[in-house]
Amino acid sequence: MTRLREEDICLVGERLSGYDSHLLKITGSGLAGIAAHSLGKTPNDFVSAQRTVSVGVIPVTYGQGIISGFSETVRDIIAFLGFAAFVTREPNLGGLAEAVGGGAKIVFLADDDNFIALNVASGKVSDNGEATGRGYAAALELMAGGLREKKVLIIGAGPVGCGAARYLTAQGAKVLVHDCDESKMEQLKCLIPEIRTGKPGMTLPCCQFIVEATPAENTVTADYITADTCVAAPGIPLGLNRECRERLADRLIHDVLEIGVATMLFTAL
Ligand code: 2YJ
Repeated sequence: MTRLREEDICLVGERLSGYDSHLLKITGSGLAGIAAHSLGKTPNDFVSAQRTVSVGVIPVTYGQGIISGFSETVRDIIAFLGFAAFVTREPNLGGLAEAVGGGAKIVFLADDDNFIALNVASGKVSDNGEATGRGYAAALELMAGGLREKKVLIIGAGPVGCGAARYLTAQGAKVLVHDCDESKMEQLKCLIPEIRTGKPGMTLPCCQFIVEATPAENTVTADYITADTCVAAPGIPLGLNRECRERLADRLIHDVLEIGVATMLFTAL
């Protein structure tokens, strides 16, 4: 699992408005629209929650410790979506007490292995991996103008790929999953029998729509990208090199936290 670095996230907060406009241009929806779409809703469904729900982000020191700017970036994304949001002064359990005591209905917290949004009133938990996969799949669907009966290749059968596969299958897409670990593909097929799986090492089949959900670089080569290829790439580091990115131009969806955090928030509400 990739650990975010300070340099990955330091500009996210100040670029939120520009990124939102970019998403609007390439998918027809901004961050809120994509997160809402992943739940079969629209941003209007969250307007009353915007007025009433406060969100606490709790720094966590366990394991490899705090990533400078991580909690503040998560807070900025939530605030950009129109919610009151704050980072607690205390980390860990002290931060949890502080957040709930300060009126937070939802708390966000991440250690080295997990990143969750927890609704402390309802007990609902949204996991970053699942929500990120679902949010990117919804963004790809919006970009494509619908994916019913369309073939979608998901590279990576981890939690992000699983979230994407579950969403896309439910939307009627024909989902093909590739992973270098055959046992992960088998596990995913048990969870979602409708998917098809490839064989490790086999050449990726041609597919117009791709979700790149691996933590590896160079999973897709430039000769694979045609004039109509569309890629949603939640994986960090990005599995596409500069040539791939140039070929895709506005047919690539990629960020480090934004779609995942927006989708986690709307899911936990
Ligand atoms: O509070 C902090 O600053 C740190 N404890 C944040 C740690 C962030 N965690 C990660 O980047 C892990 N790789 C987990 C991410 C889960 C993604 N599905």
